Amino acid sequence: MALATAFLILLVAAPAAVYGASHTVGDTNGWTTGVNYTAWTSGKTFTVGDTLVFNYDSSHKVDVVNQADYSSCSSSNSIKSYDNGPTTITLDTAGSNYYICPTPGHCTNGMKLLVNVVAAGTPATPTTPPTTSPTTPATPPTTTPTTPANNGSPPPPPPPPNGAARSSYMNLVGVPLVLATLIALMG
Ligand SMILES: [Cu+2]
Repeated sequence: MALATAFLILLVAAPAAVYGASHTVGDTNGWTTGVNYTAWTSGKTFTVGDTLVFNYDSSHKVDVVNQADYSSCSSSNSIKSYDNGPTTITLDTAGSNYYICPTPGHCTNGMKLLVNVVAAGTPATPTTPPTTSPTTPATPPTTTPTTPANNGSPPPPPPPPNGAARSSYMNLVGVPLVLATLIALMG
């Protein structure tokens, strides 16, 4: 069971890892001053499991900061700090992620990046509710048909119908045959 479960988890989790996109910050400009990173993020979708690749030289760093420090270009409370690029950061949580360069003057010159990350499991969430919904409606219908079926059972005695059907068949075929024979004899 444990193995099977693990395998299922792998099957479900693998796509996110396999298809996680790699985003090179600033494209060919890399992580430097004079680049509009708001424009760079525009139109891009960042999903949990994607990676950001910061390409920069020793005059820059990458600090992960909170929203307030992003706004004020403060690196004194940095959550994480990277130097010695290139640096690859995996986006492992949905929500807003803030990055700045702590080198004096660089953040205020535009070296600040806000990335809004969306959950990768979005499709999986809707899948669960639908499964539950169909189950609920399915139960009542099953019960309802059963009741009418019982009511209908007495009159039609399905088993006899087979015999009856044969009788009908005989009537349908036999009567005309008899009539035809009679007509032929009379004719
Ligand atoms: Cu810098």
